[in-house]
Amino acid sequence: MVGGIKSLMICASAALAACTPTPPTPIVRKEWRTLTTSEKAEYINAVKCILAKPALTPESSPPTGHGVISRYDNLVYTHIQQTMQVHYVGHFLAWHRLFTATYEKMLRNECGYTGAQPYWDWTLDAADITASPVFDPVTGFGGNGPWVPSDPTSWMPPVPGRTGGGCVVDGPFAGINDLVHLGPESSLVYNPQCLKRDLAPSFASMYLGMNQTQLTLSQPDFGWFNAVVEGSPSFDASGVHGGGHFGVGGTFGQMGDLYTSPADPIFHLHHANLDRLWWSWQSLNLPARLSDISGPSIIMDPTSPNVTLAHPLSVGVSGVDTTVGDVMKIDACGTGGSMCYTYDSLYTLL
Ligand SMILES: *[C@@H]1O[C@H](CO)[C@@H](O)[C@H](O)[C@H]1NC(C)=O
Ligand SMILES: *[C@@H]1O[C@H](CO)[C@@H](O)[C@H](O)[C@H]1NC(C)=O
Ligand SMILES: [Cu+2]
Repeated sequence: MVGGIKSLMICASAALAACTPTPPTPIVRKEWRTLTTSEKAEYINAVKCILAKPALTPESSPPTGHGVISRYDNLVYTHIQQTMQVHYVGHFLAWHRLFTATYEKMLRNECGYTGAQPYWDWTLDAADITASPVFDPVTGFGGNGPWVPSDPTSWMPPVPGRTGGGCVVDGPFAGINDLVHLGPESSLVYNPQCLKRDLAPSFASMYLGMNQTQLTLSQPDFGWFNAVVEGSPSFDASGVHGGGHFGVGGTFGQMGDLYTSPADPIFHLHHANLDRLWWSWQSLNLPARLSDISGPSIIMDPTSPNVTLAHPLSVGVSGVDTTVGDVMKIDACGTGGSMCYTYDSLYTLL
């Protein structure tokens, strides 16, 4: 908006009739494994920078004793606070589109990152996620944690096929005992923890393959599309969303925790790919699907009013409050929407 006014003013004062304001060009999100080694390192360094930067919120802000220490924690806190408002609802994908775009802006504007948010195309790794380049100990995010036995007294059944559960032992986030400051679950008090993963490769291969992706992409309207992306909280009826979360986080890793999942930097690569899947689906019929939104406005309540384009979205202190309608188009760049990125490739119906 401001950029638009500024360029109009420059145009008004320019004598040339040929003066046309140039909108910003969208940045291009690429698949993690297609980045060069130095692009990967630049991204990881920007993540480390956000993890080390102080939070925007003072430690004195409520609740007393909260664990929002770093700039990175600002987003984890926002996700925890809104967990029950932004999952299993019609605006799930819209909210997470805004959330990851906010993170992308933080990396670029506050840590000098020059690329776009990379995505993890899990269909390429569904056969065996343990071999995925995203978990590379040198150029990626490190891998699994050592085996931790399931707790037989837990109310939650263990994630089927889980193989780890302890602190990640290699990669850029290993050996840091206070990388994560919030959680588990909805706890906001300062609780220093390591990054944990509990890879469940058999679970991941059930939900992250091209077959599940095609099933999702072939849905006729947004209501069905969203329902198939999210699946249900049950391990027997997960979708690609749960496939990535439980496939990586299992029972004990942050990625498997509905509240604290953004504490694992892999979160944004997974959600960028979910967003790419949504944009792929939208692109199959853009005129209709730029405004197709529906689904419950209250978590898993089919009797709650359908979400509309006017539904409000907020990422707390990290961005400006907006609406679902504002994020429907990813490459809007100030012309009818605040998203300004695109993808190097999309899924197509096979
Ligand atoms: C996709 O393939 C996997 C692995 O063979 C299988 O477990 C899963 O049930 C399949 N999903 C669909 C939707 O066909
Ligand atoms: C929401 O919209 C769907 C159609 O997209 C409709 O079937 C459903 O009844 C609506 N739900 C409510 C609560 O109005
Ligand atoms: Cu989420």
